[in-house]
Amino acid sequence: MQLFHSPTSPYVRKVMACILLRGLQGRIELIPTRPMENPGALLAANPLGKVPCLVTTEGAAIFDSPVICEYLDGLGNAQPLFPPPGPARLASLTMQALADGLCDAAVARQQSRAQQEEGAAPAPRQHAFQERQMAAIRRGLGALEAMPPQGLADIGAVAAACALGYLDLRIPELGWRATHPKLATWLASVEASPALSRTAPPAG
Ligand SMILES: N[C@@H](CCC(=O)N[C@@H](CS)C(=O)NCC(=O)O)C(=O)O
Repeated sequence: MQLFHSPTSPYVRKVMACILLRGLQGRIELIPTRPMENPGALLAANPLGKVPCLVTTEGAAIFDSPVICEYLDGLGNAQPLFPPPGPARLASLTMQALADGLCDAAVARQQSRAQQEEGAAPAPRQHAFQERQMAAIRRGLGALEAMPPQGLADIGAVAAACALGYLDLRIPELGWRATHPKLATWLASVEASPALSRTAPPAG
């Protein structure tokens, strides 16, 4: 299998963490990819031009990250990261959606800041957009703090860890640990695991 990969993408990190948790690393070839440069191989596999995108040994292209993670959950013999249908599955998928949404807001804010630096759009409009993303991030962190993940045994927890790591990478000034002590304690308890320590993004 081939995985279109970027080391700073939190969605790619989530997929890589699933690969490690499921012991599939020997079966995946990583394709270093800069999605913003529109490489032809990526566009041929994923019309949206985004990473991650997985191409199976049968040649099927799979995206986006939640779908890739669920596909990987059917491979190998490790304990599933996706609970069976029922309340636990809904809770896990909802936490994944919340964590991915934190990443979406942080990515959008990052892109808006880059455009602002290039003078591509009026600063007040960019500021309002960035503040909207920050408000979503603050609310999302509050929701995670109210019901923090436990361990690293389901896709919701994996996604939450990757999202918090992305906030550390892109918005360190947020200082979320000081205001979200349960999340901070939880992340400290799992971040040394190989699935997280080996997938950590390169420093800023
Ligand atoms: N919902 C997607 C989001 C993927 C995504 O936004 N990836 C970013 C990298 S962090 C990307 O490839 N961006 C390229 C673009 O926006 O054109 C997923 O979960 O895989």
